[in-house]
Amino acid sequence: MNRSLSPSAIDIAAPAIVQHAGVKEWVARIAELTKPDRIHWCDGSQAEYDRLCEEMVAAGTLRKLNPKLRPNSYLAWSDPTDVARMEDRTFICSESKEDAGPTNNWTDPAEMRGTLHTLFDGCMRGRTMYVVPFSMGPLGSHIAQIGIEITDSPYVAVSMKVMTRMTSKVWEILGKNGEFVPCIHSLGAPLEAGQKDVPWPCNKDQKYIVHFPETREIWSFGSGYGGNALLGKKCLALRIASAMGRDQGWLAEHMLILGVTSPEGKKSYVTAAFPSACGKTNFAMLVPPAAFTGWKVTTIGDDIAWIKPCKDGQLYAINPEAGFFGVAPGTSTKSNPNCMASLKENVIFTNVALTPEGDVWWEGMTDTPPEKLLDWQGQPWTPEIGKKEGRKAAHPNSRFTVPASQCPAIDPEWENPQGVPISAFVFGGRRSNTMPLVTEAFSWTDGVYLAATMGSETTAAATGKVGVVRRDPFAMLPFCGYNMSDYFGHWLKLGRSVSKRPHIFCVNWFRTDANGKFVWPGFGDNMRVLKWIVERCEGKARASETAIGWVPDFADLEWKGLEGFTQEKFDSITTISHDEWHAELAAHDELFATLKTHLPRELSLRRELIHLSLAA
Ligand code: SAT
Ligand code: MN
Repeated sequence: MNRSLSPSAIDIAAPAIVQHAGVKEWVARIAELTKPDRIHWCDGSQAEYDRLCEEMVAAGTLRKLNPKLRPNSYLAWSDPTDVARMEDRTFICSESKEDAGPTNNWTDPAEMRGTLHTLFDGCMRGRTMYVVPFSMGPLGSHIAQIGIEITDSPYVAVSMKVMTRMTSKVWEILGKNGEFVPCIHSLGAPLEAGQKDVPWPCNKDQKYIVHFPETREIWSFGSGYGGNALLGKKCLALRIASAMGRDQGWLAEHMLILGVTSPEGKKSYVTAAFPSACGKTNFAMLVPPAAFTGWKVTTIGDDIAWIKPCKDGQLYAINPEAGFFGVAPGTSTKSNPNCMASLKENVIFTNVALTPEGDVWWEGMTDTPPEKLLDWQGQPWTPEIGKKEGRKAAHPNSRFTVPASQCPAIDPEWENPQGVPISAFVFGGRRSNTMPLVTEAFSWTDGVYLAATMGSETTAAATGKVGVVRRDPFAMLPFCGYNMSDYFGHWLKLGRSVSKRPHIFCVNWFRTDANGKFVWPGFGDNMRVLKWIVERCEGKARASETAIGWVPDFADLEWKGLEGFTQEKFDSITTISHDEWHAELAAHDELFATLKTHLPRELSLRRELIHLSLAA
């Protein structure tokens, strides 16, 4: 191929269905800058998906799994340096530094534009530029948003088909001048003439995930993995959308959404926020214990919720996504049977291990690992090697990408463009001590305090140290596209604007005993807590008052089917230790000291009140 072709020599002509002059002009401008060999306007069809997957199999990016064991499914192994979100390479470039706030990396937008211009100049050479039209949220929903991602990664293009509503219908909704969020992504790995491609191209030296909240733009360079590259997810649906929500009076949250139906047929909807890789997918697909006859849990979303106040005074939520990008390790027919059933076919797996039969495996999928595997780097792996070298077969942040519609527990309302009315907000972190199993905030403001001061032990979902407690307000620390204190203020204001406020709860499934073992069985047994939560919202369940909120006594939870769980065990995960809570309040003080400039006064006052109640 002739590399001296000027970009104007490539065919940038849009299909006739694209009537939006702004889109065409933007695509032409980005093509001129990035200089791809060709442009493909995606239509989101199954035929296009199949063709791109076949091309990636031929290129070595994907491996087709055994169609008898896992029909229409693929496995990708990434570059070992490109395995998770990179928070230190994520930037919020608002005009003023203060608007990004102390918890975000900020760079002056003009300076960042200069950097990006240099990085993106010629970065798609030798590659195809895919133009991906997508809707976050049901097509045409008043809560939905349109995005267009330009990417030079076919893996990203096919993943976007699973994770979003990627379809030519988006062009019809956009018409001649509709609004869209421009998302530009490049692997940052141009191919020179004659250069052989690698299975997982990326840029080992330079990575940038950049957001311009005022102009609602996203630019991502150098990584092909997950939230770094599938720009509809964390970048649009959380960072950009949170800024939209601030300006327009709604919320973009890192929350699952589930439906709970009681034996009497009463249905409530609950959202829950946990940091990445803390079990949101498992909670969203919870199967109640056998003893909970007549109780049913249905799934609406597992990662993100967009929530809007409605005229009836309630908050309504939609799941802006169309698929699950979930953590594989730990997922099994025991821990999450609905998820395992969702993964039967049409899945893209990334960084899990390959069995000799051509199927996948990861730690925790079965009690005994297969005798022999290829690990996520394609290296031979046996249980002995695993034990001896401590090497995992699947990367701890390995993932599956699967259409949400394949979940057997999917809620019939999951695509309702109006959303579903929310009864409870649940917040939770991974804490081996301090935080009790469940607490209900006394009020909206107290709930905002609990969520704002949430801490969690870090996981493999982001690069960096694993297992250290860090404050992760609302599980939004890496995802809030503006000043975190303003975000607290936005929550307080929104609560005042609705008449039927959801109740706010805090949970912790992760308290450990003296041997470091989890005390609470978790998974399906979380239903015991969920039942108490929905019954509290209905004014039915009872609770006791503590310094931090309402908590159930042992007798207030349903124990049928878990008779071995004694009052003593219950006490060990529900006690509010004064020593631990004084240390906890000191950590809150540290957080508030960082956030002090815009911190709502209500929160500092609440902190004082907890301090006084603890002393009492
Ligand atoms: O950001 S990702 O989508 O890659 C995963 C996560 O952190 O939840
Ligand atoms: Mn997440």
